[in-house]
Amino acid sequence: MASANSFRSVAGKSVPADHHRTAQNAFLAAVLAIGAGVAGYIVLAETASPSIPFDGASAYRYLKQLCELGPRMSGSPGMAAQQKLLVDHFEKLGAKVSRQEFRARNPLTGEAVPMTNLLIQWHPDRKERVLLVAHYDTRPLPDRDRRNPKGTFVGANDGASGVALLMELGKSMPNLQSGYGVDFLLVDGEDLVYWDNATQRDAGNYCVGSEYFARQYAADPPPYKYRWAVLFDMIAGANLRLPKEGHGVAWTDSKPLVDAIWDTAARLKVREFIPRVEGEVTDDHVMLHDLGQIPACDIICDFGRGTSYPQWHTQDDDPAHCSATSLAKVGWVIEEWLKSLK
Ligand code: 1BN
Ligand code: ZN
Repeated sequence: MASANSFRSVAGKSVPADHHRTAQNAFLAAVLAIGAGVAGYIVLAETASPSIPFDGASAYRYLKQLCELGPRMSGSPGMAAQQKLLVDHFEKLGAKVSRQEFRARNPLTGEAVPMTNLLIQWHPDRKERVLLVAHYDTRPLPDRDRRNPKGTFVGANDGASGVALLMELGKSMPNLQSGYGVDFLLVDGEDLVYWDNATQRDAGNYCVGSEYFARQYAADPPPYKYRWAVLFDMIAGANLRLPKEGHGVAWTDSKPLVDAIWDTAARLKVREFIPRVEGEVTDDHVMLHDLGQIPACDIICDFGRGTSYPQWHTQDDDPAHCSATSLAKVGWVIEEWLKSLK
């Protein structure tokens, strides 16, 4: 996508008059091209590639619907509205939905916050299961936004994207031909954190929902076992890049999972899955692995400044910077990987 920093300044140079006209024409052409690009981009965001058998356009509509609820920080009215929407959605599709409730501390006020993980189960009778995970809370503030770090954060990619993917994937779960059962876990409190300028540190703790879930799973094991856990975080960016995440590759019990998913993507020629490690991130999969002993991986974009998703933790993490095609590609890969499980 074109952004302001793709324009280069020519200030300080003297330019001949006819060169001015050429420059003016070039400028007009650039404006028209950018206009066409923006129009094309908006269409691209709304419609997925028809050759991909996963409905990215529908997933993208879910992403927009979630963002229209406004900020969905843990314990907020937006979070409560989202919970109602999601419980209705997955129950209508035939899933068994349960809530896991606990409390955490609001780092802004110090007050207790009611927290809820949602567990959505397909074929609950199956004893060997796969856990597909996304966080559904949004960060309290867009604290990496240079213009307005105390503004409004709707978390289209960082919050809604994984949830929207699972909302669409749920449609095919009742008919999944597999020995495995599938659970979707929507974790609260992944991002109940803000950047504290006074201390120059993050205030609050990341991943408190997955931590709670993993501790409970280890302390009071259910009558089934999770063979694999796959986390989806920030998978809808318009310029998607998905390098392998470093922890998943380093853990010997989890590397076969990472390889199987990235190999599936290579077979489907989904080139956004990049088969090399570029970094590691302490995300929900670390809790599931280290505390729950579940082999786990993170499908997460390269995020932050100087990367393919510079809108991370800014007000611009909105639907306009997300893409139906990105959702379609990730959904296709994961559906094919699920079908390949023996
Ligand atoms: C992912 C999305 N994360 C937060 N929002 C996890 C994370 C934690 C990323 C610390 C970078 C640093
Ligand atoms: Zn975040």
